[in-house]
Amino acid sequence: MRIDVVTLFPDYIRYCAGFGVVGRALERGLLAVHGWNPRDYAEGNYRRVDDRPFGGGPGMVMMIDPLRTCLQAVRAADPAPAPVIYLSPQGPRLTQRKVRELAGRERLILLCGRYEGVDERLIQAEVDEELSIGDYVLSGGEPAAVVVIDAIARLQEGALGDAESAVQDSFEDGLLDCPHYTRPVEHALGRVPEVLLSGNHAEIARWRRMEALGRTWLRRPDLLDEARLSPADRALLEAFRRQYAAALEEPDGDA
Ligand code: 9WO
Repeated sequence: MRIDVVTLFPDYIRYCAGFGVVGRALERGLLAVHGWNPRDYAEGNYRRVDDRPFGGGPGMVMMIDPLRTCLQAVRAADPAPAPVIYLSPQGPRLTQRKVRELAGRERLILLCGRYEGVDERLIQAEVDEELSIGDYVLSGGEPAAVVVIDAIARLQEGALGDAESAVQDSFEDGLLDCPHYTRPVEHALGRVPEVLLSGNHAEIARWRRMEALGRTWLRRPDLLDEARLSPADRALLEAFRRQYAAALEEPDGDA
């Protein structure tokens, strides 16, 4: 897969894509990330990419032409069709479902705004989709582009090591993750739940599923409405609720 990022700070994208799973995906050739600077396509001695907003007010707006010329160069660099995604708080929220969809594409162009944003006419003419990573304002789209790249990279076939698995992840089935423990078994902060030490893989799987369902119910009940629960899942959640209610009655336990 190839991802092109149009940004005034291509070094920021390159730097962030250099570590961990994303860095490895690039090294293994599973993913290519290219940064493009609209300033390189701007005219004149000053290579201006921004100008004052019509109607007045503070800040600057990114001009149409440097972005448009830059996007033309990006498209010309590869024949595969490439939808343009503008990272902005005005877009629909990124979800794991959307990440899976994007990860299956051959090519993407991510457009990062700075200042107060991009001239609306450029967005209407050149942008296929807007995406938000959450309801907050950043100083630019770059951190959001890095989030999108990270989430996509780890879904590329061969990006995760044997120890990691995208299948068991939080959200892959619409539920939150279960808790995790490692050595030591006994610690001043508490003991590892007995079931995880039992070696009974069926019991362990049952416990993890129950914890995932229970945490989702406690922390993100909105996700449970969307998750398609099997009758077995509903029974596990019911068991969790009973344990939870019992623990509230008996507040000396560590549950
Ligand atoms: C500024 C602003 C101020 C008050 C109310 C709403 C506002 N929106 C913006 C805004 O979009 N500023 C920008 C900075 C212009 C485009 C790039 N910037 C940006 C992208 N900030 N935050 C994002 C972003 C992108 C994806 N997901 C979350 C946030």
